Amino acid sequence: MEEALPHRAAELLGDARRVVVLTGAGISAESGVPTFRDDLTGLWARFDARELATAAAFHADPDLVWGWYEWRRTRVRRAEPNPGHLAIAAIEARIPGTTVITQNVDDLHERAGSPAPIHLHGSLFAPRCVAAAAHPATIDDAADADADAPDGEPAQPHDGRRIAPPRCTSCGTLVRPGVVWFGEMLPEAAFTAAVEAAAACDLLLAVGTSGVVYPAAEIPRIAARSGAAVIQVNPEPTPLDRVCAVNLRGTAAHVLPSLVAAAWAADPAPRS
Ligand code: BJW
Repeated sequence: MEEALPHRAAELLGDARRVVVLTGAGISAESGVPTFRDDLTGLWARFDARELATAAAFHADPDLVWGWYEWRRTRVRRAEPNPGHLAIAAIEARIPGTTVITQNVDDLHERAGSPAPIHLHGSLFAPRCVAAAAHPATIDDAADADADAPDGEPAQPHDGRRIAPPRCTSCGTLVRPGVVWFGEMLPEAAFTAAVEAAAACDLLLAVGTSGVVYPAAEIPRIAARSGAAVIQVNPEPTPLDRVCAVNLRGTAAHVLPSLVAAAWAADPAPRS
């Protein structure tokens, strides 16, 4: 069933007691962080994000892939949470039984005030070495991969900026981004907590995800099978449409604040 915003959606959110919010790259798009479906720009225009974000790409050319992740860290450090992230933090403040699950490797939920989002695909800010018993590594927070090569002024035309990854100070192996690439297992504790929250919620909001990358794409389906209503916020149709009670076709920064305002219009006091 499909509706424009927001009567049914507002009613579902207004009545919910246990909410799960599952986010994907689309929630951060309006903060200037590109999704995996957007064309890369500037220095990276000749690469495909979906091909760079792989273990095979890192092993074939670590400097290229590390350089891309350094560039992304810089973009994220410079980005700010948008009204979509803030609306999700407002839902958490209002409904204590809310769990935020994100596929994103940025920290924009945390900076919007979400206390403990579950990161299914790791973090840009937690690199580790490639050893089987991986050691966490530190990165230079002050480093700015873009400093002398701003967007639109490529240092080397048509080429990404290559940066050699550091070596682990404990075992000497290469340091890699602390993210989950295709073919790699999701962090077990995070995935278990996400599945449990989805199975126990009465409302799941799926925001800005293409719904094609598994096992994260299973989470709204688990919620629906367990009897929860699923609301999707996405400007485009996705394979999740059919499990949703309401599909809100719009952007996260536009739709989520209206949804929150409509849900509590009649009852502005937070629940105890
Ligand atoms: C807006 C918007 C706005 C735009 N507002 N919305 C079952 C079936 C088939 C395959 C598999 C399966 N189970 C496992 C697999 C294999 C594989 C997989 O899913 N493949 C599919 C592609 C077919 N999965 C895995 O390999 C996973 N591991 C695993 O399953 O381990 C077990 C295993 C091991 C060994 C062998 C087999 C199994 C790991 C998946 C890891 C995904 N990693 C990445 C990179 C992370 C690091 C990094 O960031 O660099 O995670 S890939 C990329 O996709 C990233 C994202 O988190 C993830 C999901 O993408 P997301 O967030 O949905 O973004 P987009 O860009 O795809 O879509 C954006 C959406 O936003 C769009 O819909 C827009 O319309 C919308 N949008 N602007 C709201 N303003």
